[in-house]
Amino acid sequence: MQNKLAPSMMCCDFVNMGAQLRIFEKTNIELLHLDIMDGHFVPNFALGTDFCKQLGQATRIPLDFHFMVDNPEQVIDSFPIREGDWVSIHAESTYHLQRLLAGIRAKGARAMVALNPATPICMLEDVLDDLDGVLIMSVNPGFAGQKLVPHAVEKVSKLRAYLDAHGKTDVEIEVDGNISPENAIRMKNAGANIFVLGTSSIFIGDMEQNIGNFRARVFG
Ligand code: S6P
Ligand code: MG
Repeated sequence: MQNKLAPSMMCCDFVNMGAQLRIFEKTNIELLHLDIMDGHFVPNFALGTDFCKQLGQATRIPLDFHFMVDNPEQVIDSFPIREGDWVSIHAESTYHLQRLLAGIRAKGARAMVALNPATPICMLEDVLDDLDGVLIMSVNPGFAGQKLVPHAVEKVSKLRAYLDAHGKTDVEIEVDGNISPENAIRMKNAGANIFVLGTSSIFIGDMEQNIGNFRARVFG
């Protein structure tokens, strides 16, 4: 399974977005992670439709939408989801998870379910056929710069075993929250292959150098 890096765009310097986008293109970043927050599902607001539309027009790097909103079915169609993009819906946020996942795939995008630290893996049981990936939150969502919930590493190991046991060996695992190089190595060994990069890894100091160092340390 291909390893993918997904910088969290809410951690960007918005005044210098163009320069940062060029670094992501130059360093062959695989996905751009977009945190959508509504102030209800999580106690914070982030990235809106206009920003996402402009970003989608400015780059061909696939977008990785992470919806942290109540009732995502009410807003998802306002976002510029393209063929080949990835879209995560929190299992805790909707009564109609299967319908949403099927709708995402109908757009030619990859459908993922996101799980908060307290949400068990068994929530995936009846949507296993509708999934391309699972996003494991390694912090409680809402803010950058938090500390990893230690249980998340074991949860990724359990999830990989669970997916494989159900014949879903091609379902990918994304990890989000305090993914420093050290934590990424632990998560990779546990079975994750998509890594959200934030303040713990690339956004402090020289971003281009940080991305190179992260790849070298985590993937050898
Ligand atoms: C948090 C959000 C994340 C953060 C990311 C920041 O609710 O979903 O995507 O932006 O975790 O990374 P870090 O390294 O500061 O935790
Ligand atoms: Mg996120």
